[in-house]
Amino acid sequence: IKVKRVILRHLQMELKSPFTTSFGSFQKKEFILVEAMDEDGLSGWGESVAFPSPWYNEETVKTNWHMIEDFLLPLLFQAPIAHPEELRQRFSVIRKNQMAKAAIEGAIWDLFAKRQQLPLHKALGGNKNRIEVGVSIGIQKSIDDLLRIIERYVQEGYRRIKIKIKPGWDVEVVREVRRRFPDVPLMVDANSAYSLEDIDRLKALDEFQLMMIEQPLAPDDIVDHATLQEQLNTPICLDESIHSAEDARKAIQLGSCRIINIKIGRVGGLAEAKRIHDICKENDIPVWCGGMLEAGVGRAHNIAITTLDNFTLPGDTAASSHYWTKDIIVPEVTVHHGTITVPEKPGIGYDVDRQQVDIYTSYAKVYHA
Ligand code: OSB
Ligand code: MG
Repeated sequence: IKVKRVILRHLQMELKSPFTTSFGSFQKKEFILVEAMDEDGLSGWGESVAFPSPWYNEETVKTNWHMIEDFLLPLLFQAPIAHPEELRQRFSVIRKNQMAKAAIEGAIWDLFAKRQQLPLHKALGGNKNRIEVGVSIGIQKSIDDLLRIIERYVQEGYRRIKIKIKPGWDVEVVREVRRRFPDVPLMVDANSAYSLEDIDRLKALDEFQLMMIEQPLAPDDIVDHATLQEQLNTPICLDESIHSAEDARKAIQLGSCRIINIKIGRVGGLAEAKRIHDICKENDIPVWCGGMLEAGVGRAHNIAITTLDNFTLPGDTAASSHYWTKDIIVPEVTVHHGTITVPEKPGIGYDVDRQQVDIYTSYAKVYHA
């Protein structure tokens, strides 16, 4: 692959309803869309999952733009690429900035798969034509509101319900949800809102048959999580704490979790996501694909990686219509009975709707090799 040209676009999209976590609430999605073109005029697409402010991790839309423009594109243009897995090595001279790296790498994977006439999931070694998905529900104004929303998604057939928790919106809320939905596959995500001092509160969650508790403790921690996991019956799932396959290996060795949420952006790309998948598989740790409120391009990448066989738990890849009035891909991602049919067209498997992209674009810049 010889990349001739890259276009970075800054997009702004409005979520249908505000998304609230233990860190706050937002309704505007801003992100960078990457288009990489080869010498034959084929385009590959990638999406940065960094948010405008660094509440989830330290990256932002602006730091991603800077890293891509000033460091990653010069490396990308430096030499042709035989296989997208080479980028992991090539980008390794730059520390961290996983989301920036993943956005570029994702576009190159799409281009690579299109050149091979393969759907991305096949290029990655996946082996499913349908994937099971769940839905992640933010913190609501009242328990009644939450119960109504859960009711809707259960009726739509989502395979598991995830609710966000924080101190003061946890045990009582989960108790009410369980009372109303005794059998629904249920999990909670704390986005690091607790510390070991809250251990009694977290242990109180053990009585509700949760599938897992996601990222209860600090975003850089695997030591306290190991202490916590020892005292909890509910499996801990790590999200923010896992940035690489090495992190996954260490967390597994320490007993910090029994499940891992893989986000392509958080770990620096599809190749690293695959490595984490493989290490987890060797150690009987199931994985699932997390979400970052992606638009269609990022969603398509998530669907592709979920076809790997150790993605045995439903992920956060909900339907396009759960987030957006109109997505940037055609067709949009739809969910039937809690499953998404994996597209078989080459590359990400969906067409990018350029007209819609233009509508959402606030500025763009072209870079030549
Ligand atoms: O922690 O998994 C998370 C959304 C934004 C940032 C972090 C998280 C989430 C979600 C929603 O839980 C996932 C989605 O629907 O895309
Ligand atoms: Mg999470």
